[in-house]
Amino acid sequence: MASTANSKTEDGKFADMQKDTVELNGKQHMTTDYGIKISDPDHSLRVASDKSTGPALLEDQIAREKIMRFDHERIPERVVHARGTGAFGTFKLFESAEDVTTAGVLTDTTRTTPLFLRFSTVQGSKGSADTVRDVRGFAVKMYTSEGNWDIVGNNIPVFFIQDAVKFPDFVHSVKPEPHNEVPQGQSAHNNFWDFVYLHSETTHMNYWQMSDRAIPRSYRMMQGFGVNTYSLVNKEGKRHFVKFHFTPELGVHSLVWDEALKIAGQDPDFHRKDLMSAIDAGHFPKWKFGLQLIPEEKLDDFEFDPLDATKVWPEEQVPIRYIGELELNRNVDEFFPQTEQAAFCTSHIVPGIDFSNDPLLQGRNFSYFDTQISRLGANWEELPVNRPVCPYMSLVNRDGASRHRITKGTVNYWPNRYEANPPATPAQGGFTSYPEKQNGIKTRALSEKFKEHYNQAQVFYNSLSQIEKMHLAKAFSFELDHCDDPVVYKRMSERVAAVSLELAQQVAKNVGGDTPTKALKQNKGQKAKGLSQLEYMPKKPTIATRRIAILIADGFDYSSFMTMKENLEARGAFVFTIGAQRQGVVAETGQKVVPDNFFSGMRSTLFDATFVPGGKHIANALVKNGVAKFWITESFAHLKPVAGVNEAVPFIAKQIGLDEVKTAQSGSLLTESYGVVTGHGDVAAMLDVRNIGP
Ligand code: HDD
Repeated sequence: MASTANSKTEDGKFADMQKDTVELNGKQHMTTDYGIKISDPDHSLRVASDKSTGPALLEDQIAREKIMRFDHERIPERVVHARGTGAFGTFKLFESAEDVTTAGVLTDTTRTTPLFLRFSTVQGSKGSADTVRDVRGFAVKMYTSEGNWDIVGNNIPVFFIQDAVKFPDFVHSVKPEPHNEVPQGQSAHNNFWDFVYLHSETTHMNYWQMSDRAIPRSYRMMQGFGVNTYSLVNKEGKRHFVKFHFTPELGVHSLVWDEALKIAGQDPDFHRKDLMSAIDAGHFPKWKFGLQLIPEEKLDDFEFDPLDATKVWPEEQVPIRYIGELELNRNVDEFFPQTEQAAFCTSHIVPGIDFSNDPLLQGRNFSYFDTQISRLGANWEELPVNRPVCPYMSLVNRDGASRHRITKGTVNYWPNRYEANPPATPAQGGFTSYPEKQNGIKTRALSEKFKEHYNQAQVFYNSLSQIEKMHLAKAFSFELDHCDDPVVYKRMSERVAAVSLELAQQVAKNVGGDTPTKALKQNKGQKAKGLSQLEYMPKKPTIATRRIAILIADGFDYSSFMTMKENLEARGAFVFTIGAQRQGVVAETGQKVVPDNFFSGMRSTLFDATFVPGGKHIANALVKNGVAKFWITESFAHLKPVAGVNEAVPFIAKQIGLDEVKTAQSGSLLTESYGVVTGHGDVAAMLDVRNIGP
């Protein structure tokens, strides 16, 4: 209930939703949905005597209502992107894009536009785990003064298929298989990889999906992309094609695969809790908003077709122009009405923005509206989270199940004798489609350039760092290892040679394919900007909102514990004390600390770094505790910073078991080696080893 404590309240959408928001008031009596007060909610009405419990009565309207409402609580989950979470926020422009569009949201720098953003995974059901390997949805609904504008994007800039007609095949192949509904939250199965092999257009996206992009550390630490090509139209009527970008202030960071797998079981809600707690603590996540623009007349100037959603627009050719900032600053008050019922449509655009002939977008423009009708009913746009904040009125679109709005008046058609509800001219803000000239024959074909499927996958792979390439090789191997049909894993591992022979050989060896000897397509080693996630480190390193564990047991050194805790908290880190028991842990000097969790209640995977203060607790308890010892080993294996002082120094060194790790010798202030920071003396100075500022 306290989740909005630190949130901003000034935005118009919040005020709009207040009309339908009720406080849970402790003093208000319980009623039925039709308003009568209930005297006994715990017993059904029945015929009974002192000695026997008689049959329940159908007459009991109160029990019937309660059970019937419960029976109908569920609505169909989203057919894809079922698992997700969202938050409200704001969008502000710092530079007007009036040279390319008339859209108020992209030209008026004095505005603050309220918005809702829902993050999601694609494959799993509503109850699946957050940290699975998957594409993440990044769906933004901006409640602009001219109507809602939805950007229904992902954290990966390209897509699996080029034509929307392939979407049902693609989704069926990746979702759990039809005969046994397995697997959940994973693409590591025969049908998905069979589809990938049979559709070489998936190659580029498949490489992004096998990269660390598909296992983000946090929703707050990933990019957002509109993916499809839209149009912007300016007041002279000139059109630019556009792609939308959101770049996170915190940088792009990922888990390692072993962590992701473990967290999926240890805390399936890891990402949604991470988002909620950052917002609650007032650390509002931010993304810079940018445009890539291609003037209409330059559409044919590229070796790829800019309307093909399986291709990026290389930043060297089409730079990103950053013009605004998106911030998330308010958690929802109730998940079901505000997140589960949130519904996005790629077709929701505002004047100044238009579609393109991107064949994926055109199909999406049909699919989203359609799916909302089956999920939420015909009047889904009236729901508080979905309705616009600007005035809206249609005399014609009305009725249907669960109509909520009451429109006065005697006519429901246009034109009518009163000229009521007239259309708006363009000068009055009426939407007009870009008058694109069309000339062609009906055909089931795409332009020639859509047929090239490997170039950009090669450039993506070439642009990754060695570490990212290693992770990608492991991801391919993991996935194909989970395919048990040799037809699938053999021919797919061979196909990898269309991007990199070296990678294909490695994968074939791991998964039992036949080692390819020839590249299926020559890779000329070309690289490009903006593809490796290492390029997206935050300008100033920060530990704000990172989860840091401090391990303590009876006999710990209170002074180094407190100094580190206070210094971490002052820099905005979320500090958790993990102790031998939650009843309380007593320091060498007698102070009692009640830890947040006990050793077996948490795992190192759920933290970004660990600190062990000095003190006798090492000899007394930590060296004898398998969980504490494994905590250090596992953190190190996951490449996380581990720090310790005084008595903790040899303890940490021993768990890590690497001779090369240099630990601070007694008397030396500080040593950092392989991410392990050890020292004797100034505990606060440890935080400056890597210049991690506030
Ligand atoms: Fe989609 C949901 C993103 C292609 C059909 N999609 C959905 C969501 C996201 C995306 C983020 C979740 C929205 C939410 O949070 O409620 N989808 C994409 C992207 C695509 C894409 C970035 C490629 C550029 N989608 C795509 C195609 C089709 C669909 C080609 C159909 C032809 N998508 C749907 C859907 C969903 C959906 C079935 C399920 C729930 C919903 O729409 O509201 O209509």
